[in-house]
Amino acid sequence: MCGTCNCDHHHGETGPAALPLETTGPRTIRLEQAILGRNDALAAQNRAAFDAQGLLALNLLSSPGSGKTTLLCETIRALAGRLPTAVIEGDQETSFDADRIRETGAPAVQINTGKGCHLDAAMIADAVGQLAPVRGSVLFIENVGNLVCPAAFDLGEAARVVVLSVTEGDDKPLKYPDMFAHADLMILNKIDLLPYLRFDVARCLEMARRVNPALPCLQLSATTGEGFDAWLDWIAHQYTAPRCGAGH
Ligand SMILES: Nc1nc2c(ncn2[C@@H]2O[C@H](COP(=O)(O)OP(=O)(O)OP(=O)(O)O)[C@@H](O)[C@H]2O)c(=O)[nH]1
Ligand SMILES: [Mg+2]
Repeated sequence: MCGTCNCDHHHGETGPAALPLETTGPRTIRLEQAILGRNDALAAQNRAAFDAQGLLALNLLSSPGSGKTTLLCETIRALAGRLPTAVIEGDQETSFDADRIRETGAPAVQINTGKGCHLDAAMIADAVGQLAPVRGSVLFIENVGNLVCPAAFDLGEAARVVVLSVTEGDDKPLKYPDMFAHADLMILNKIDLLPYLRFDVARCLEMARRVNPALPCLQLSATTGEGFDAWLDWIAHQYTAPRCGAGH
């Protein structure tokens, strides 16, 4: 997480320099635990508020460019007239993604994290207040593109969806195990590109299941629509399933 990589400060010219790993010690670890503990408490509050408003909150996580916004735009179009949707977008800079979502007709709030590399529960509480989603909405949260730090931060979501695209390589689940270990669904996106790549789907799925044996995986293409029905069915199932309120 960020306390370890200190990535909130890496790029700041006037910010504190990143600590070399060998100088981190018990004090750093206590600080990390305090940050995560505070986040978990706020995430529990978010979860209770989502349940009270009948919101299904889904946290989408992936490396940059795997297709999260494309997937969300197509999903919102497919759900139009069936389920209300709303989106919280997380990026370091720009409102490009929120603009893309609004073009579909769904309400969206953009969070810019600046130097930060993940969303946290406090940011979500603030954004939901601005967004004021319709009761019973599916609330999609697109996290900052990053396969590392966002895994450590519970946002109060009902489920985590990790998106991996076939252009990234089939070994990612083992290289970034935390992200896959804490996911409730894996989407393998951009399968339309498989004929042009060396990507072993079976090897990828085997690696994902090594870190998370129960992880379901859907293969789809957000641009051609192949495999999309199973994703919409998964959302519908989550929507109707009783939410246990458990964290990750
Ligand atoms: N061929 C193909 N391209 C796709 C697919 N899904 C997304 N793309 C393309 O991948 C690129 C990145 O897509 P985005 O939706 O912006 O990815 P993202 O995960 O939201 O990116 P960040 O928000 O920057 O992390 C765009 O050029 C999309 O058109 C797909 O299923 N197949
Ligand atoms: Mg995006």
